[in-house]
Amino acid sequence: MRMSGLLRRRLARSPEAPPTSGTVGSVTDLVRAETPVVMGVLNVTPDSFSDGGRYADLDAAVAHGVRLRADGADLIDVGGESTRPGAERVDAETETARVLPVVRELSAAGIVVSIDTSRARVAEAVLAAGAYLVNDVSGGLADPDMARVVRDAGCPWVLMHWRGHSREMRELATYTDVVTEVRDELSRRVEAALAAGVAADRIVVDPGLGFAKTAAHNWALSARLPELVDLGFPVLFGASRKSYLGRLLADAAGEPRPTAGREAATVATSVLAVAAGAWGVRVHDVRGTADALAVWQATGSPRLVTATGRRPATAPPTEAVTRSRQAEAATGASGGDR
Ligand code: PMM
Repeated sequence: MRMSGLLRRRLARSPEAPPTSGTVGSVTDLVRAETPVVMGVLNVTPDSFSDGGRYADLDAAVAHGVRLRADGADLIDVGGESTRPGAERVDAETETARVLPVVRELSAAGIVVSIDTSRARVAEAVLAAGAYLVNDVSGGLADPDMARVVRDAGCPWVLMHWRGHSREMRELATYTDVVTEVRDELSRRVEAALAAGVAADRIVVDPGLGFAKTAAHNWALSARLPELVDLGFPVLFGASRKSYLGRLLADAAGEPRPTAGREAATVATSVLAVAAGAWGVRVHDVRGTADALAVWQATGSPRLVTATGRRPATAPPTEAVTRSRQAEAATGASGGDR
């Protein structure tokens, strides 16, 4: 991918200042940030479920990253491989070729970048080009070399809950108690990372909404998020535009709301997650979420959790949630829901 002279000049004229002030304090303490961290999504893929194909061109990708930063993102999460349910994998060369120039340009402009990859080779190349954090949707399971790369780089590592690649994730969405099982499986990933020499203060965990999860699983993880917060590691929450929100907002004919109409629901779930103790949220439309979080902070950052980190009994599901659960049961549409 090549970048036009115009965009290069624009970046050179007004480089994005690294976040030495504002929400995160400094780049090095992002993981320990006390105010919610907003991660803006930038997929440079032809086939991601929400923004696939839009930022395949370097100029468009970099311009979007700059926009997300201006909208309030603390870091930009660049991904070069779609992880939507059923997606085929791309090879490491293709993935690297997609993300590397974008990460290089954004980092050079002083923007904090995370790399959404489960491949050690890709992570290594992109860290060398200036990326700050590795967002690994496989929690270190997909590539046994990832722990070494992260340990050697000393970078933060998001360990997302994962049970298998996109092709097979639908069949893997079986749980007796999804929250307990996700928590236990995440604990094992954390233990493996620590055993490999990754520092505890570099680890972030993520429930992996939509990854081998039905809509009901996603709602349970949202409702009982404090149980994941209790693990003692920062929790990243990624509900943005996922199809369980579309299903919640289905029209009278049961047709799920398209991705473009899921922003308000994304903002609501993101704020609720932060209020339940999440460290950060991963979203496509940064402005709405950043604004809503500013309101949350201005009202004193009210928490949903009790002193023990557990929430009181949950309220009965609303009619819309019940309807979406019934539709899910009736259509059999379930595993790997986004
Ligand atoms: N979701 C997607 C991709 N990467 N990373 C983390 N840590 N958490 C997520 O929930 C997550 C992720 C899928 O969404 P996309 O295709 O819009 O990027």
